[in-house]
Amino acid sequence: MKTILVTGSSSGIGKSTAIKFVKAGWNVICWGRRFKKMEAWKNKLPEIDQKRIFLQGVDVMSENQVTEAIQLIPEKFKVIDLLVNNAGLALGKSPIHKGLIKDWEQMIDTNLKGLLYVTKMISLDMVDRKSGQIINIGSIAGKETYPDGNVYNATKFAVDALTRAMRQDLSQHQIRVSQICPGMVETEFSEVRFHGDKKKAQQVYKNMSPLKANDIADLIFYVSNTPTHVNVADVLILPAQQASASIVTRDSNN
Ligand code: NDP
Ligand code: 8X3
Repeated sequence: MKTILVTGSSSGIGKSTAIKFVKAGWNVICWGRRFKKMEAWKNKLPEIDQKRIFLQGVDVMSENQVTEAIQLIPEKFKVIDLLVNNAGLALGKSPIHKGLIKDWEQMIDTNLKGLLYVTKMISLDMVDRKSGQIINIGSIAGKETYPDGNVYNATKFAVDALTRAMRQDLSQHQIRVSQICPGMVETEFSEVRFHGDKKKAQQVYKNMSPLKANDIADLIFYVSNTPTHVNVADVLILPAQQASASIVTRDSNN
């Protein structure tokens, strides 16, 4: 039986991914700061699935919490075959001279430093075992910048660079490293970005059909289930109505 660790699984892409994999018979370790949110969706699953889920309240910004959490993983879940570095967020959308330094620091600490802490500690064991797979959740924001995206763009460009660098370091140890880069996905992402402003968040997806978290979970599942001689290195996945980071066709435009 295989084991996956998904960071950021209290909502959105991480939650859908955790559920997809547990339904496919995997053991699933879920990390997120909001333990109760993870508990709530876990409790709705059949008991047979619940037994294969291990929840941990972990803030990936804290190197100590990441280290301690790994030490507390029970024997049954200890061999991690797949790490999905999904925890991440955008905070704010404003020109560089109006950005909030606190928001910048949290994005850098989560999307970049958090991903690094988790990757270092999990990949150590994968290197010893000479097997494993790491899928980083990048973004179209890591492929092209857009006005007011600045620091979020920078963190996702960093994920893009790290994915390539990690592949160069780890492929010799039979570890596959890939990146999935979504465009607009309707999750809690925009609500978080706009500091809880639901109305502003709804505007992002107005008159268009965004991707759903399940679309990304399906892709993660596909990438992780290719034969071991295959590495799907980098995938950009967009809603049909999104042509680039800044070009979206709204229904009312037609
Ligand atoms: P959500 O806001 O729904 O989910 C984000 C998840 O990340 C939550 O489970 C949150 O859990 C977790 N998270 C945030 N900060 C931390 C932290 N410090 N430690 C641990 N977990 C953390 O958004 P999405 O599902 O959309 O986002 C998932 C990933 O997808 C992110 O990396 C995002 O950048 C990326 N992405 C999203 C797109 C979109 O349009 N939605 C498009 C492209 C990429 P908690 O708050 O409980 O800690
Ligand atoms: C999330 C997608 O376009 O809002 O990474 O930056 S976008």
